[in-house]
Amino acid sequence: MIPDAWRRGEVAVVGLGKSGVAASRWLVRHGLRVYASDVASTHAVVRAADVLRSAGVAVDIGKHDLARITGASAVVVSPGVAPDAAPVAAARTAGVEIIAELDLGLRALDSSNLIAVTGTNGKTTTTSLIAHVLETAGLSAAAVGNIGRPLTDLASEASIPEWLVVEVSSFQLHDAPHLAPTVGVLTNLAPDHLDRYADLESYYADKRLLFRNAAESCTWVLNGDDQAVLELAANVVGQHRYWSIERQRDAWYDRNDAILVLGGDMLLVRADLPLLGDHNVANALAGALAAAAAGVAAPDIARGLASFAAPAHRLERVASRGDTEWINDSKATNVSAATVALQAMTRPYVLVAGGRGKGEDFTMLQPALSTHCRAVVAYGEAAREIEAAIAGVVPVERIDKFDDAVARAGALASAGDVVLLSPACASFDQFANFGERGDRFRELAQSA
Ligand code: UMA
Repeated sequence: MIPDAWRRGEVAVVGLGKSGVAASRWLVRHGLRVYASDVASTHAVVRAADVLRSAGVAVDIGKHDLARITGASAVVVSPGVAPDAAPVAAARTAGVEIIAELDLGLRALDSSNLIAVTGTNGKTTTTSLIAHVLETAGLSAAAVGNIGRPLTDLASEASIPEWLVVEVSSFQLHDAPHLAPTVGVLTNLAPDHLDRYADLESYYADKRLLFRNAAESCTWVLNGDDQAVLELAANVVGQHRYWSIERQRDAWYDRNDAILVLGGDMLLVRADLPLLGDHNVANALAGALAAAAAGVAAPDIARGLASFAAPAHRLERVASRGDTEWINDSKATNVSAATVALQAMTRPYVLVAGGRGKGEDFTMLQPALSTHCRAVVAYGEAAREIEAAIAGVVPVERIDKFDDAVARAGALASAGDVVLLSPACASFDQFANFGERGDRFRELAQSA
């Protein structure tokens, strides 16, 4: 699984986040010489460097030694490092093999039971839901990848589960030639990461790499309601299975009878699915089709769906104070994810939105806001832009600091309202990541 050529020199690992650390450790454990580097020198990077040095890795922090990287036998890239970043661009020009950490993990695990989940939104919920359904059916399964655990970390375990359910981001798809899923799920497509991609086409082109090794034996689970998904998958080899929340498909939502249907038979009553919003019905239908393709019987799928709890930071109910409910959707870091959350609201709500924008158009929030939204509190770097985009549609207040914005939203909520954090922006202006932002919201909500 390790090409001989890699042993002739050092393997360079770029980035010392979770992916770089896991990849470096795996490589060292398999007898390779490793040079790992990170342009930053934050506390987390310093800690990672210490751990790796004690494992025998040569480490640079605060810089990349480009001469060393261009002289490496291969370069393993973390997803957060863009293809045009200096170390990657230099390696490419020098003709060095570049692979994503995901690809190293795929080579290491060499699993024939692989379910890959990609798409703009809903990946994490669908990934953990599929793993949960498989486990409910008595199979061993791990939810890994973009969901938070690098594949190379799992590859270092003594025992590997029967099924790997891998959340795959567009970043991870980029240099992953060994991705060959048994079942591939494409949840939806919408603008995202336009701070990294030159245009939407380049982003979708990376998403299309899900199908790069398509074969007759593959099952592709596809969103039948999403035109962009249908176009992207149109001529892909393999079995196509579609879900819909609008019309009859392989799995679909019968809104009149409020039931989820799989293969023509009732699977589950909507009320028994413990998740908010139609988008989660869609995620459940996608998960049902993927689990069915993995051989799980319908009654087990139904039991799995009914016992699945919403993951943290995704329309997660975090507090109830009197008649006010507080919902944490910090993971909605783009406009389309926030729109989905707004559409899931069935009662009046005050929205906290903002953070660091990704170059998206916030006027796209207008239609969803015009139904139940009482007011918006816009915070952080994007506050002014959000205010300008939605002023006149709903009352907007602009507040710089996150804590103050949440307090103000609580004050604006009337009895029976929801206070919803669904930011439509990344968190990085005031937090390390969306998880930290969501945790802070939970704390504030519980002490409100
Ligand atoms: N860096 C360099 N040189 C550069 C650029 C970056 O050294 O030129 C360094 C940074 O200083 C930093 C490191 O690279 O220290 C960061 O790497 P990383 O962002 O890939 O960090 P990881 O901890 O490995 O996290 C990654 C994913 N991060 C991203 O895709 C941005 C995590 O997804 C994923 O959970 C993890 O691997 C495990 O697989 C996060 C994410 O935000 C949750 N994903 C995006 C999303 O869901 O929208 C795609």
